Amino acid sequence: MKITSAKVIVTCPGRNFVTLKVATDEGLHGLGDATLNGRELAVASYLQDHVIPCLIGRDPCQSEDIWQFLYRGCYWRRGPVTMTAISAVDTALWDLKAKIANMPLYQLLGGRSRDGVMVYGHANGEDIAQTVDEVGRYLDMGYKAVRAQSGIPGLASTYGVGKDRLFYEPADAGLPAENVWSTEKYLDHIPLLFDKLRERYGYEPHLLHDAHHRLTPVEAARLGKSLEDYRLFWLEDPVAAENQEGFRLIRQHTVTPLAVGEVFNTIWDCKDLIQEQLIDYIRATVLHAGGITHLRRIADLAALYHVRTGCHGATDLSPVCMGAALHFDTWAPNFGIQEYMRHSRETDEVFPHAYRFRDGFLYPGEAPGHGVDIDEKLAAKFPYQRACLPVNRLEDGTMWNW
Ligand code: GCO
Ligand code: MG
Repeated sequence: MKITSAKVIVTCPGRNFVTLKVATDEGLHGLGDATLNGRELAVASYLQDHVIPCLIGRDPCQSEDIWQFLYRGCYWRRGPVTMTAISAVDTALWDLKAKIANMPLYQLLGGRSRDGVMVYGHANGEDIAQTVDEVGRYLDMGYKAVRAQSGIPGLASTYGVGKDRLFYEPADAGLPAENVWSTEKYLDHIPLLFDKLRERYGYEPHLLHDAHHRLTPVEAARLGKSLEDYRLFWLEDPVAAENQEGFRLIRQHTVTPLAVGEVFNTIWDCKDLIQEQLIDYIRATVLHAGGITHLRRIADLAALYHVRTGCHGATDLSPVCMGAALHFDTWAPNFGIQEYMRHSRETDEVFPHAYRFRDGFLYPGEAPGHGVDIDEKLAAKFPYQRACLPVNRLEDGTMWNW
């Protein structure tokens, strides 16, 4: 079997998605998600101009060798653009291979380790009262785990709080919107939110929170400590993870579980955090960390150190990524939880999929491959629209992490 063509499909059914479709001489095709929020066309160009020409004529079943060719064979390794492109190829090849085997992808990975994939939803509100109600809305839908994000008094906007309650979309402007941030205001507010949440819903639902890389280690330590009584499932991205020594300081001060890694591209980004047991959940994804081939290596390393998986699953990861992630989650012995931000109706129509939500769990379905396809005619009706993530400034104008 040979790869005869590969094409990049860019579509914007409410938000931009980049999809790689790899076809073979035997009439089968595989799909991989190649979406990098706010940098979509950079990945599309990397695929079109540099990767696809190298794929034509290769045996699609040699997914490992193709991965090594694109990673090890490339002098300029790693980085989000390159690794997203490699992920797209790898996901498409695993999809193809499972279709050739006529099996759902999780079977090729080692089979089912669990019945369903526990997911968490993203509840948000402009203030504590609204966020508490929104968490209730998710619990009513059957969710066992909910991430709670609330507006902060005195700040016009913050990460996680959108115009629409159920669909959170941060890339909402042609040029980056400028937000204003105050760590002091945030740190005073968040414990009050979780106090109210536990008061209203008790201790059974899993509650999560995303600090979105905005704190210093000592601030994160303080937040983790102040949330201990509310028993979070995890505190996500407490600090920007470039300087990973910061996690040691957080760890020395709090037993609130820590999750990090949605922006990681390779095992090298999380190797030390995992081996030193500085985190509890690794959030790397099929989409941005080298596809199924590489994410498996990360999960296997993590398993040795009691670290579980908690893959990123925001709306900017397409249903193709979600499908592949759910097969991965169904297999991974050290699976922890999967993020699930719902896609819009238009997105779901462009990407018909086999996965289904029921009572707080997602199920990947039994279709051969990862079970997600693309309706190309419909996709063509939604042309690309430039959209950027916001940036953050402190109240005095200093640039900060968004
Ligand atoms: C999450 C994330 C996202 C990111 C987004 C950036 O945990 O879901 O932090 O909301 O901000 O994916 O593209
Ligand atoms: Mg996050």
